[in-house]
Amino acid sequence: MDLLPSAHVDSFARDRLPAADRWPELRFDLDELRYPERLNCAAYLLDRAIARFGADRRCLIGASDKGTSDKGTSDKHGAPGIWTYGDLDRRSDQIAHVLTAELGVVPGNRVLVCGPNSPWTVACWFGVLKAGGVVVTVVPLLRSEEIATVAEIAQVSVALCAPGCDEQAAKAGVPAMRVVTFGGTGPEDLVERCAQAPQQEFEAVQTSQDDVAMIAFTSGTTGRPKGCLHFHRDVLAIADTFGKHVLKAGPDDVFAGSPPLGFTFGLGGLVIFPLHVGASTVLLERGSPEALLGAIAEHGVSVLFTAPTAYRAMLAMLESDKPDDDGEDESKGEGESNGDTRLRTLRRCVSAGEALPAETWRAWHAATGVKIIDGIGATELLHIFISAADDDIRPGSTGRPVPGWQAAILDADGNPVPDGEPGLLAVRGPIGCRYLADERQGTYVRHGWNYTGDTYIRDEDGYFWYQARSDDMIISSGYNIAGPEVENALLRHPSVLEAGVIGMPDPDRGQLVTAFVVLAAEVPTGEATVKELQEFVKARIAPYKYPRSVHFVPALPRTNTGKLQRFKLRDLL
Ligand code: 3UK
Repeated sequence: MDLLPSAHVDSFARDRLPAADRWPELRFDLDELRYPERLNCAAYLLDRAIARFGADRRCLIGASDKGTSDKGTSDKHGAPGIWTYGDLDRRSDQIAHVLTAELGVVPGNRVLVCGPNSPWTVACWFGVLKAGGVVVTVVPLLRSEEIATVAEIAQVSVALCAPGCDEQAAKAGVPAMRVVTFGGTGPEDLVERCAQAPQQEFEAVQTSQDDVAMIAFTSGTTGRPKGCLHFHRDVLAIADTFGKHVLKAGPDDVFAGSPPLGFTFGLGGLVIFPLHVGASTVLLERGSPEALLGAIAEHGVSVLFTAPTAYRAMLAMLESDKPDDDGEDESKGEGESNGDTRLRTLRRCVSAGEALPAETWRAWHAATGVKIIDGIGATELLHIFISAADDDIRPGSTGRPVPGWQAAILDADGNPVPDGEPGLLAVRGPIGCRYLADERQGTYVRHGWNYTGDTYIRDEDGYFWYQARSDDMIISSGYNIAGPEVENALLRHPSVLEAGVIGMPDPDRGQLVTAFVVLAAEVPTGEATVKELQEFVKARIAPYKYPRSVHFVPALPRTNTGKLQRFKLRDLL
């Protein structure tokens, strides 16, 4: 692996890349994936948008919990709730000044950024990169021990934390890590320091395209978190593959969504894609389903990023809260138009993180007229690599490889599995898994491919159908049963709000298909409902797959990135 000369003074990240023979094959099949050798992705994104559209163009819209923005008024630091591209450029320059001149950051140092989805969190991300630092992003709900682990693995020297996160970071007790708040009070606060910092431009460090830009930690449900090393060019590659060829957003789009910026799904969807096309993005501190619905109507959101559960929750709210005049007639444009007038600006909806059941896809289409773009992505590969949009969509399928990416169904030895049969999903493209000094590199990368850990089927038309996480396949009486298939069958029953299905150890069958179900309000939790759900599943999928054991629970355990934690379901019994 020949790397370009690095601009990093501190070579920590490059020194901990996996050995060349442990990398997956990288492919740069599209012309747009050839980037200049010297590339600072933060400066590139801002300079390009400003050159094309001017500094006064609207960029970030900070919105409070209720989904309402400060609308041109000032936030408590004198920064307007709406930031232009020029504002973001200037403030990230100031942050870079403070980092380098006051906090001793040199190119290659790791700087942790921990805050809610907000303009200042984005400014920190850009400031660190302009200063040549490596951004370590984490979701704001991390506890002190988790922050300590991340700080130790990535050898973080400075942590930029919003109020709330700073306490956890301070409690982490990492002596080498200096904690600085942003958006708090006092002269030490980053926002205050920026106001005092030199107001001249900061000359962004001319990093190389393969210098490490960020370390994204896997939201892994078990075990020690893995740090994924991503280069400056990788940040642009997600916009030039999924962004350009599937999402196809434009400068007049308004983005919004729920995933945290510390999760690469959120970083791409709410920062990289909008800024890459000169669009604006609504940053909701809490992206609850209510807040999302409110933001769509208030800001005229046209591009939405969230997870399947949030689409279901919003559907339930739309259903229970139909406006008196549903405006059917006025909202009908030519052909495809939104059913609910509150959502009439919505044009593109993206779902990722978990499989999107066909049922949810159809219900959303019926309610809004929008065809959800499902896409599978991973922290290791930064963003989405299999997806489909518009008329290419087959509901229930994830789609086909995104241009620039290849995907195959292989066995553990790297041999292809015939179409129509389940096997391991393997992908390769411009971005590959590169764990920071971690033995598990050899599990994710084998035979030159990235093995995502998912079991998939490819059909004869080249569409990829999700089955289950490979280690979540249930084996009962010799049958292979994919938990999500049983979950999807249950979800089609009107009484079922959420469902999680796992195999529980069983002396006779090896494993017993066991369902955990969240019922809609007022549905009785008795034996009659259990029987009804079992019969319902048997009538829809192969009867041997039905859940022999059904438990009603108030909620399902989820990660703070919205993923069902199947391993925790066991503990509910
Ligand atoms: C699962 C899906 C079926 C799958 C992510 C978009 O989820 C993201 O990254 P993570 O590292 O998890 C990766 C794993 O999540 N998964 C994600 N999307 C889908 N399964 N259908 C889907 N559409 O098991 C995958 O291996 O948390 C998603 C963009 C960036 C991301 N980091």
